[in-house]
Amino acid sequence: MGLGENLRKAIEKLKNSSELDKAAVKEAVKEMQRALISADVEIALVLKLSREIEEEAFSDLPGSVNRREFVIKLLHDKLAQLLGGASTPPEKPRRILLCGLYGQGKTTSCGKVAKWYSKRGMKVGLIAADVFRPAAAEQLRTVAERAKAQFYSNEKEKNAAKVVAQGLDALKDCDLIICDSAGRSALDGELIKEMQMIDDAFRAEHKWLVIGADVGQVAKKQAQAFHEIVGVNGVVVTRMDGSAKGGGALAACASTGAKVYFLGTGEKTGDLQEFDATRYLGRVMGYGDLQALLEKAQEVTEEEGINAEELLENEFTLETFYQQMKAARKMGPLGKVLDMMGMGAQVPKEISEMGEQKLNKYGYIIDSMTSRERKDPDTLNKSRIARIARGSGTTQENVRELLKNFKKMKKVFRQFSALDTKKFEDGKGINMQKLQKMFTKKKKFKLR
Ligand SMILES: Nc1nc2c(ncn2[C@@H]2O[C@H](COP(=O)(O)OP(=O)(O)O)[C@@H](O)[C@H]2O)c(=O)[nH]1
Ligand SMILES: [Mg+2]
Repeated sequence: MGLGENLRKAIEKLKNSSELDKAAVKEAVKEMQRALISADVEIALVLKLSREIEEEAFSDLPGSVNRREFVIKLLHDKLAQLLGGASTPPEKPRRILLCGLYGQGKTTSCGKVAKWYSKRGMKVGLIAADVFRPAAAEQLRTVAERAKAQFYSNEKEKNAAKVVAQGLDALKDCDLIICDSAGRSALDGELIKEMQMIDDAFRAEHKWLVIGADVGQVAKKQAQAFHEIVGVNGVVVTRMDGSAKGGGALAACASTGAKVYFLGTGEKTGDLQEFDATRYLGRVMGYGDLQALLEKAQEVTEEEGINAEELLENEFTLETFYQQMKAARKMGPLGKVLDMMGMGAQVPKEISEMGEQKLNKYGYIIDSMTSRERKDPDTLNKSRIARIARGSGTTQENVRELLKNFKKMKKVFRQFSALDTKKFEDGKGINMQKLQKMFTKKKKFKLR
């Protein structure tokens, strides 16, 4: 899909060329240009990047790396820089104002950001300051309920600044207050006036622009315009799940100096990812964003008491299978979680799209097994299967199906856990660069 696959082609060119001379680098740069331009990255930026890579590709080699490694890393680093470098969302923000044009995902993002910070122990409140659209407050109320956040609205009040002042008072025992604002289809005089009023009343230190990935390089104009009005200092790029232009939007934001803190990757409250260009590249270039997965898995662990690292454990038993399926469901659709690990395509549909009911059934079946059967399902003969079906209130068909699916998953996980991830850890967790190197060496692990 889009940017990732095409960038991957550029890297492949570098990996496969027998001699890494100027011509080979040029070839790879061309491939990269194609990828970036079709993701709607501004041409001037693409040309600048290409020039830099071609100029620096043959400078002195540092330490023990070879030319090929050096150029791949150069390409990676330059691309990461183009897309915004490293960034971390503020740790304990007190107030966040979300602004942006109509339909970009402000209201949805209010809920996502609220959930993200409440998972980090903050009490969050939302203010509905979109007084322009009649149904806006109701939409935010639903969003707040889903995110389990406090909520303030006053549908009778048509002055947004007054609603904000009332909201600040009503929600004063919250640690973080997020203000949803109105959008228009264009940044006209009305919207500017209203944004300034809200800004004056809300006095937030964090003012984030919400922008849909589908606007591509136009993001630059929007970011600049909103920056002039309220002083935007962060960005949330939504709809990364459905647009081929995400790369363009990211590069455009980066070129204005605005930090992209989060990506929206779906319509649900949990579909939010911290954005860090290096990790993002690791993922789109096909190495699987292990770090993102572990982070998300960590959150589930805290809620559910499941050992996230088991995902990567060598011994994959029926019990881990069931626990992983349960945990994965909490993290979002299993298919998506596996995608982050770079193994989505290898998992059969009937598993990645398994419904709640079936999973529960599997739970009963596994509960009816002895611990030895769970560890070693090969001991399950006909009479044992009959006993388990009776004990779990299911059918023998169900039991066999579970065993079949378990075997399929075991195969997938075995490939994945052939990697000893401990080797790739540095102080801060898994070191993506080391891991990527490993992937490139291990031909048998299929790159996606
Ligand atoms: N697929 C997808 N849809 C999103 C995302 N964020 C928002 N949306 C959808 O975009 C539409 C507009 O969102 P909304 O929050 O109402 O935009 P607002 O007008 O800026 O407040 C809604 O249909 C949302 O469900 C996202 O990250 N992915
Ligand atoms: Mg809205």
